[in-house]
Amino acid sequence: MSKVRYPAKYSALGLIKHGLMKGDWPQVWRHHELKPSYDVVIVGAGVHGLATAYYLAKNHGITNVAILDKGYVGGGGSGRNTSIVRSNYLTPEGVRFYDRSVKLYEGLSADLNFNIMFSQMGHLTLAHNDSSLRTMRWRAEVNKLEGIDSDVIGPDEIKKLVPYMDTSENTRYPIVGALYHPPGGTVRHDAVNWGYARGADIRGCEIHQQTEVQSIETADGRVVAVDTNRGRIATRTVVNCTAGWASLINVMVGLKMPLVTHPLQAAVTEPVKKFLNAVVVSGSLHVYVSQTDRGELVFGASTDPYASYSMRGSLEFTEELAGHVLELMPGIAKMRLLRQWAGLCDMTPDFSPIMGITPVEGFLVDIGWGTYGFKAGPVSGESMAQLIATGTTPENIKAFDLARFPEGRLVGEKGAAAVGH
Ligand code: PYC
Repeated sequence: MSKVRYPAKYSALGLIKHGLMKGDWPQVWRHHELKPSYDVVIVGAGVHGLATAYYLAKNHGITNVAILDKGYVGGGGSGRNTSIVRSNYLTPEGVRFYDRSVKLYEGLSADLNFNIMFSQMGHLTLAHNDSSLRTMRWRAEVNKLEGIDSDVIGPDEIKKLVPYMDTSENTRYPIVGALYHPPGGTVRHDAVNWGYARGADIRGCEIHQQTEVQSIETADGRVVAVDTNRGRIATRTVVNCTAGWASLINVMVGLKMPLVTHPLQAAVTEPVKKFLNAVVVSGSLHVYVSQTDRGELVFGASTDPYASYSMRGSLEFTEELAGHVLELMPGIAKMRLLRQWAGLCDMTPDFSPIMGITPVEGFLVDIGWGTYGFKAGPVSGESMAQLIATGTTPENIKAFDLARFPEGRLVGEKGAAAVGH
């Protein structure tokens, strides 16, 4: 495992000194000309691609790596999500996998020497009827068997955790219980992207923004090169780490996978004094909400009900969101929404990702993240790096292989989705 010393300019003293002086801030990652070849080409400079590069360099000493993005670092799903981290999934495979991510997030500020502001404020998934309470109990049991801190609690305990929530019985959607998961919380998503980018850059990996993959060359069933708007790169390993564009990259090597792309919208309010001390999710009301350290409320909903590449917000979303949030917390009726946006989610039939090797030698995928991608960034990067470096699929991602679809081994996680879809 390689250790690097971050330059003095990144120390607390260095940053204060720089803040007091005139002059440009140091660039966090460098710009490079494209080299004619790399050992590994990663498509997508979001948290998955950056983390894969970071762990390739840190854990395996592989640094001749290019991370390509047609836009900018963290400009896709990694900068558009609502930054919720949790491991209270439904299947043992899912729970173990996301738990590793929570553990990596817990140590990430120290590991990256970059404050990612991981706030483990606790995570509540509300149940409004007996059938969702049954799913919460099921999840709690699977979680506990895997050593995860999760349990079903009743309305009185919910009220203690979130006093602003309407837990009375005479509401339209009474709250009958919740799955409470204390280790869950939120991170600052930009900080995670920038921290991994800096960590990968400092170890010698190259980040190439505004570098669009136009085609991927294969010969005798294996990857040999990537053609971009900035030139051709010879390589024997390409990793598809995109979200939203995963199908389009797959088609470049002639692969079609069971993915459908849907927009997912989110919105943020004006900042107010901190009052919400947990992430609150209601699958039945299609809403999740948390409060940032700056005081804004961040909301999200289910994916838009049609396949699309649109990243625009819609009035329908805002109206439905406002109605549903006010069912839960009528006291915030006067808060104003500031912004709304959308990201793209590649949905698989079982709501689990597709990770690992493909029928095209040298073409690997870390895709199909649906609405779970950001929280899985660290563990995905660690696992994909191990696969690339050793040629052996790590145990924790074996269940997410592409072959599970034709072989009927689905890993059903729909019941653990934050909201109904
Ligand atoms: O799975 O926690 C989640 C989530 C929140 C927002 C979208 N997905």
